Amino acid sequence: MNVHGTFITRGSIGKDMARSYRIPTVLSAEELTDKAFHRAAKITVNGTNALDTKKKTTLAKITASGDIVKDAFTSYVEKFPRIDKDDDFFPELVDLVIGIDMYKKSLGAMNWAANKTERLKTEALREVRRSKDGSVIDSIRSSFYGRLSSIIRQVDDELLFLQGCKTKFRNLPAVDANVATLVVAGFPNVGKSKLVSTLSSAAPEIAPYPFTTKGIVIGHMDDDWRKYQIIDTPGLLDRSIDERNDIEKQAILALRYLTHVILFILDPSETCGYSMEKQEALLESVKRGFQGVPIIVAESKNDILVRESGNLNFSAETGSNMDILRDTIIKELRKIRFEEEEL
Ligand SMILES: Nc1nc2c(ncn2[C@@H]2O[C@H](COP(=O)(O)OP(=O)(O)O)[C@@H](O)[C@H]2O)c(=O)[nH]1
Ligand SMILES: [Mg+2]
Repeated sequence: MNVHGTFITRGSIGKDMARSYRIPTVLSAEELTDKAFHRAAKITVNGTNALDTKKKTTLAKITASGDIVKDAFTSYVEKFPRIDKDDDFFPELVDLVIGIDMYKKSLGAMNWAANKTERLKTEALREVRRSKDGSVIDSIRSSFYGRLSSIIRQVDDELLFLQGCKTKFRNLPAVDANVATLVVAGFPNVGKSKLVSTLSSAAPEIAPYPFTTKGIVIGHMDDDWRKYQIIDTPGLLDRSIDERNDIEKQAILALRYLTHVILFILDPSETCGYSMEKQEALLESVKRGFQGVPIIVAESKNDILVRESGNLNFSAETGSNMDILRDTIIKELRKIRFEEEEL
């Protein structure tokens, strides 16, 4: 059991993300049509006479073009990440990033097109084999080509959509789902970035995150044999959740699934430009949005001002109380257990 009271079931995010990096390049309708016909055009097979040559060549052309198209559709169906019912994170994130209905519809269309192509090909091959007339064979081929390109054209929108998904999947958070993760929250200028870089064992990396232009900042902390992630989310948790539009709320929802522990920073010096009253209100809003997630509250810039509050105070600038803050964080993160560790 983890601190949320249940097993953490987000281990599959990592797998899904890894899978997403192997998503094949999706061709547009035009590219796929060109590829199939270009390959077919190069094929000639010698037969025993003119009719036999035509027949064998046509069979080979139909097989090649049909297979290229069918294999493309099939590989899209197989290689795009599946929406897994057991995974409470992935469907929500897919919906947030690309829209789950269109995603399912597009993969369904690929499946339809693959089957339809295969049937059409089998039919055309049978007709060619039966035929004894060169001009009939030519017309079977050209009608097959016409139908094949019509199938491809019919799923043009879905191909374009999946093409776009590939890019979007790549931009999903590069957060390691199997590492206990601290997310830092608080108003702008309270000292989040400074703290993350101070706690991080190496320079934090910036990773893209849906609906943020700045991305998220990922730092790493080491504790004996364990590693932790420490994440700064510019623009996400630095304003009241209640003031957010739907898309921002969804971005925060997605973030919720990546967060094991929150470190909320208050700046009592108010040099950040926000009153303590506003800062406390933001803290309440984060508490409401992240129910069940432990929140450590700490007060920054103790070199400027310390107030009586019972919260830990520190200064990332002077290093004051940084060891205590670090220990407090690690103590919370150590409580996070992953399924594989339970075995
Ligand atoms: N005096 C003082 N200034 C600090 C401290 N930590 C951060 N700052 C300053 O506060 C400003 C905002 O810090 P930053 O880390 O960018 O805040 P963020 O917007 O929350 O990421 C910068 O000018 C920092 O140099 C501190 O412990 N003491
Ligand atoms: Mg910052």
